[in-house]
Amino acid sequence: MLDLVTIAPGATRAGAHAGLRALPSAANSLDTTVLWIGCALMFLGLLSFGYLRLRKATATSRGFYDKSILIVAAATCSYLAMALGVGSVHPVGIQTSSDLAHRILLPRYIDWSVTTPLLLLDVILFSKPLLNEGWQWDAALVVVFDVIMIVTGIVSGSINGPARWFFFWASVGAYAVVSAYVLTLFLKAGRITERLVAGKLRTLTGMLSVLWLIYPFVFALYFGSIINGTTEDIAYAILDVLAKVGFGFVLLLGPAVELVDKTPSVAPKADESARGASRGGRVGIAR
Ligand code: RET
Repeated sequence: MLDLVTIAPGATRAGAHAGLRALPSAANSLDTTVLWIGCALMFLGLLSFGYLRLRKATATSRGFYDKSILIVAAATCSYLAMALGVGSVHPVGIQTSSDLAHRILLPRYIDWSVTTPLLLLDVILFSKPLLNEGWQWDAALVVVFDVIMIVTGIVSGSINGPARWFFFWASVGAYAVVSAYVLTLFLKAGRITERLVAGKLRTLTGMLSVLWLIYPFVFALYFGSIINGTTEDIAYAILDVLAKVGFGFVLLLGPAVELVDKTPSVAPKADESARGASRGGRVGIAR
């Protein structure tokens, strides 16, 4: 059985199975171009958010700018690595030459494991007026489920055979938990008294819900051999740019990031929450 092996661009690998030769993992030229464009757009996002931070950030809002900068900085590095052909691996358990048709680009998943928690923290902190005193625990749980989603996704992409789909559904399960939390914020955004914050929270959680939903479909279509690696790369690049750069602009442009901290809380009081803990449903987010 072949191990998970990194293949340098253009290299071939003599398979452990007679007659199997690894396909060059180097992306074709359209693939590489897409990755370079992704890298350039992330870098432009980095410059823009850096500029916005210098111009607009205050003591209360700078955390939102910093997270946006970290997100696009991580993505710039990841797209650079992928464009250079680093960390492209074939799944284990190769039986036939068609099993070699798939590869998994590790920088992409490393990027997601850092940036998706930061994106979630952005929406959670932006929902502050809805959250009661227990919110840190909910936030930690959501981030844990998010990391489980990415890790099981990596495992799924790294195996050939039926176990792949077991891990795929495990990842979808973790995603469902994250998504349910974000949808709750979306549905409750209207209770925030400051109209600008309520509207922006609805846009951010709506954007996140729709964009994140498309990722598992791209993954399943690629590993189900319905789309090829180039189409997969194009789809992920579009999604990543919208989910990171687009999301960052929506978050940072306008006065809303300055208003979150000044907006009165509509969450249940601490003693109500304590009672609510036994009845359920009252802890964490305003009813
Ligand atoms: C995977 C594996 C298959 C199942 C699921 C997945 C979900 C991925 C998501 C990724 C989001 C990435 C973002 C990146 C950056 O901006 C890992 C594809 C559910 C939701 C938002």
